[in-house]
Amino acid sequence: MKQSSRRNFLGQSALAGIGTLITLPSLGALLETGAALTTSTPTFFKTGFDQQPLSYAYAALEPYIDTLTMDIHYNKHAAAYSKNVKEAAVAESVDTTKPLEDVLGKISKYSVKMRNNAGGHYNHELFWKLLSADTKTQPSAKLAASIVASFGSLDEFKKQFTTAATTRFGSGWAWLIYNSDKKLSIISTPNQDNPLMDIAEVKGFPLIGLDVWEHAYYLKYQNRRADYITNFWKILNWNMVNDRFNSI
Ligand code: MN3
Repeated sequence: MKQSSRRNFLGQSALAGIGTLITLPSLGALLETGAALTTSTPTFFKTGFDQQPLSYAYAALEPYIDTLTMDIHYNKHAAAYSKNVKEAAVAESVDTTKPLEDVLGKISKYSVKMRNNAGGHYNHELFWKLLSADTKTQPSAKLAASIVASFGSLDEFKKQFTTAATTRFGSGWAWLIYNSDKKLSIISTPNQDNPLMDIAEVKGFPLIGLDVWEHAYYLKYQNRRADYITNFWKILNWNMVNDRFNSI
């Protein structure tokens, strides 16, 4: 077994361990009772505090995301969020054997350092999984139907998501979420906030998240954030989006 495969295996085993400790009611049941949506993240997608190995090479997403950006983004920016959230967890007595989602759901009770880095770590762990060198993935029939019902068409959805991502002022993220009204919504959040946080204006389970911090695209695209977003659609791993949608 290659080292990276072994690390990945161990990482998944650790998360599987988390899964055995937590029994969660279904999202539907939680929504019916008005319970916090943030506790309803399906167990399969629970996130740990350690950075997981990338499942592809830094060059895999060329020419849409360049090798150097992937290397720096993963090994410097994202790695720092993981390191810092673990530091904050020690300082604030957070049990890191439990999922990060537990912290995000009550992030208002923690420090700014926790908010920035718990968000940053979660968002990037999700983001890497949402990218793929396979440019042929598609929304499932079920997800496509829901997108059409919510936005009119897949093209209109992409247009609205692109607008949210393009117009997010400064640094932040654009999201497709399954919200507390059991509908799909497009939102954006500042900095490293995300829709699982109790302080989010609109809360929900993230299906798609797009990093629009300049560090995600500046080396290749400079000021052309719109071109980065256009290319994001080519490498979006719809299989992962479908899996997340099917899990709720
Ligand atoms: Mn980033």
